[in-house]
Amino acid sequence: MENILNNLNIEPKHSGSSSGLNWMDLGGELITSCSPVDGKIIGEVGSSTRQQYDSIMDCALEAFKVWRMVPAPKRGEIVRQFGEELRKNKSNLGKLVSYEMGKSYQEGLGEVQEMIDICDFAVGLSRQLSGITLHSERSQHRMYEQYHPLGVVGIISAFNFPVAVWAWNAALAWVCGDVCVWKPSEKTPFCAVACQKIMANVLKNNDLPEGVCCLINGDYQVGEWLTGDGRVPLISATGSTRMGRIVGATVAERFGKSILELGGNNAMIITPDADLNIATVGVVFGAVGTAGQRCTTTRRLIIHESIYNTVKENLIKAYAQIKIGNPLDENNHMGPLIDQDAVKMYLSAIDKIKSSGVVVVEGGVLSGDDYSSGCYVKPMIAEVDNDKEIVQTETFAPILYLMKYNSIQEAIDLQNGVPQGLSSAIMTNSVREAEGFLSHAGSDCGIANVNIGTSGAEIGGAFGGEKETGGGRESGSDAWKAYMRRQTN
Ligand code: UN1
Repeated sequence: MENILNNLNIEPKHSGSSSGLNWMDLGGELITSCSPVDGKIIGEVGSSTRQQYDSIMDCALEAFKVWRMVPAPKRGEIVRQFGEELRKNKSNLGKLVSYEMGKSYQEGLGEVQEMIDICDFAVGLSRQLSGITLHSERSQHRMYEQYHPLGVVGIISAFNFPVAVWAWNAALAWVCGDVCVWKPSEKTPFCAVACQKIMANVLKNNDLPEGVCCLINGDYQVGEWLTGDGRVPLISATGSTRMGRIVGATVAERFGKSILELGGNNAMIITPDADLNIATVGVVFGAVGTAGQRCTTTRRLIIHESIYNTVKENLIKAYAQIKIGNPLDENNHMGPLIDQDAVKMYLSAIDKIKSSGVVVVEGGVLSGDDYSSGCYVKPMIAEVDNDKEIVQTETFAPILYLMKYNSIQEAIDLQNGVPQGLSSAIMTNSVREAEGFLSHAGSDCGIANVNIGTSGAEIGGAFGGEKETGGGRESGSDAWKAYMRRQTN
């Protein structure tokens, strides 16, 4: 791992510096990053004190004055250069993501590819930040809408997508003329340091202020400073619904804007005429990928009663073939959970499942040399009714609940019958069922898929969900509008 840090120009005792400040020298507490892969310490990163937070905010505010004067297509050019650097650093960054977060190397590379893709998208967008022109009721006047930069955008990101989701926000914010202050998860600080360094270099080579891309490492306290800060007009936060409730209220209290991308409880409906091969692959990728730690993970399967036993048998067979182990070894399908706390939550969910349902594929924590970090668990399947509290709650682990349906309406009601509303899928060859699922009376989620699983975002579309998922939209389509202020002229 030291090699990778070296290649990315990071020292294992990293100051976490941003905008010329060295946090270690300034005495902030240290965050130790431990890999869930083998339990080894990756290094230490300095966390920010309030004083440092304020000086970084000053840097960001100063940088905004410069950055907003750079024409949008030229800002796009800077984002293009950032994308080029990501291409060069793809394998190193992908490995760091895999080692610090625990997802498979392929998924780590996938994250970096998503960053590259959003950069490409943002470059094109930088020439298309358009507003509409309207006829005015006043004689000899015209009326039109312009979108102006907002200022400092605060980005709070989660451990499970330590680089991609930040980039979804940052790349758009930058072409929109905003500067970013990033508070990453304290569980994956080195991924953040690596990204900030890459962009800092691009900015330096173009004689632009480093404050365009600020990083503040720290715990929830830093998050509180950021969300309560009137100098930050927009907070984009990814994480649990519990966290989002606090962030949303704090930002609303000061009339700030927020983009919230919170918990999911995603279901897949499998209908009688579904292609069961496609369905099985979709389920396994959706439920087991990233060890069940995506907000888009498939957590519930709603299966027609006529094929219920077949689907169940297929899954039992497929789960028996899943190889769990070091995610950097490409023979393995599933890596560890992020840390011991996640393992505790997984185990407590299993207790609740056992008291309210029937286990189909047993879970449990793995032990032995290959699993020395203590974070490796088995993917589990259980039959539990939709209305049970454990099914209504998002558990960030590879646990899949099976349930039966009889009529398609019943299936849609089950699918919608949870507080969250991020992603959903139907497996069917029936046009009527597919269109029904996609209609206004169908899935109530921000994302509704036909014949693909619930996870795996495409950056060209707007990403986000309804209800307790928070209502925010990030990434493609016209999500950029949230990063700007609209003015009617
Ligand atoms: C995906 O499924 O490809 O936390 C993206 C998450 C989301 C990103 C999911 N913010 O899982």
